[in-house]
Amino acid sequence: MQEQKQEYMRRALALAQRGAGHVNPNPMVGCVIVKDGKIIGEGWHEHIGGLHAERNAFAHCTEDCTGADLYVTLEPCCHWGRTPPCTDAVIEHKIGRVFVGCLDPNPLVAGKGAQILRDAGIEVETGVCEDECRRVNEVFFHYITHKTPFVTLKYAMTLDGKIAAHTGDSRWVTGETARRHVHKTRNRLPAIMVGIGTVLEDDPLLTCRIDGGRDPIRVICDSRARTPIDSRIVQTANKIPTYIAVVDRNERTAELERHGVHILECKTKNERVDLADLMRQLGALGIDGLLLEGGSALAFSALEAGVVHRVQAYIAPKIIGGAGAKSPVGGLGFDKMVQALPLKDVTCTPMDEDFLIEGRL
Ligand code: AOF
Ligand code: ZN
Repeated sequence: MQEQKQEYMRRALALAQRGAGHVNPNPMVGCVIVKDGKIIGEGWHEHIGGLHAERNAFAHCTEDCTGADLYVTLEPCCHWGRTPPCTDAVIEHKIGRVFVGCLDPNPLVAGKGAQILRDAGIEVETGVCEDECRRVNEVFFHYITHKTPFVTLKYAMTLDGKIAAHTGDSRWVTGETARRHVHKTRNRLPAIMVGIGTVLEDDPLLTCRIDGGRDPIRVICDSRARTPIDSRIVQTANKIPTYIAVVDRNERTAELERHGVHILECKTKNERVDLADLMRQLGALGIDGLLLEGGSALAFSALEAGVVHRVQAYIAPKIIGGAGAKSPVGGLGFDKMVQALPLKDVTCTPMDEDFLIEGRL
């Protein structure tokens, strides 16, 4: 029975992930309804504002679900949000047992959903594949409690720790598979951020280049508003939402605004944008996840400010050398090895010729 339960929950988890990139700042949720050992309904939260996973599963039921088992990756909600409470639907459809992946940390739910179902006489078991269910929604879990984006620092480097040759050439550090994986992440997270140095050096577009992909909101950390008007980012700001974080407004920020850029005026820390303040402002805009793609100065500032939650390092097993060749994390750096930031829950995933090493801070 334990294995069966896990199998249905893993199916629900696979369904949940179909919502990736479409549901932010909501969680990805999947649901499977089982009767007499057969799946009779499946659903997932497809897009923000749309039906929740449970209601989609009921809508697709092929049989009467009286007495059936319902598997859902996240505790059913019990509040009126953009949609009515899922607990009402579960009770109305006379479900017999509910298996929950993990409790919903949203203070409006947080165990109350499970309790309402139990009070209605429904058997509820929580914690089925709990770790997997929590991991899939690490962005939501962070955002719902902190109201700031979950930040992933991403970079690609050679085995000797360089992100480019001493000439600045960086096309390409990693192979196609690793690069495609980055675009999948850009599709999943609602926003992407780089520093002004990267804009001046690379003139990037920061779009998502996979079929059916969604471009992330672009954020540039640019204390003194030096982003050139003729940069590709400003030139496309009317089509793709673009925010530039500065420390004060002036003629340059006004000119950027005339080109469709949104200006975020932030508090100052060491004469630069206070990243903690920027994260609060992005959170208030509903941005729940952010991919930090460089450069090296911003990467260190963000790590030092404690606003980074996950690191994704793509490593190409090749050596470029060069004392002047840049590494992914710059700034002043910490003085002692004991100050180095250790990663937790580290995984290493081969990606054709490259490796992705990632972990949480
Ligand atoms: C569920 N099933 O599929 C999802 C849930 O504004 P709403 O109505 O979309 O509600 C959003 C909140 O509902 C969200 O913060 C989270 O607590 C919960 N999401 N709950 O029962 C679902 N997506
Ligand atoms: Zn719900």
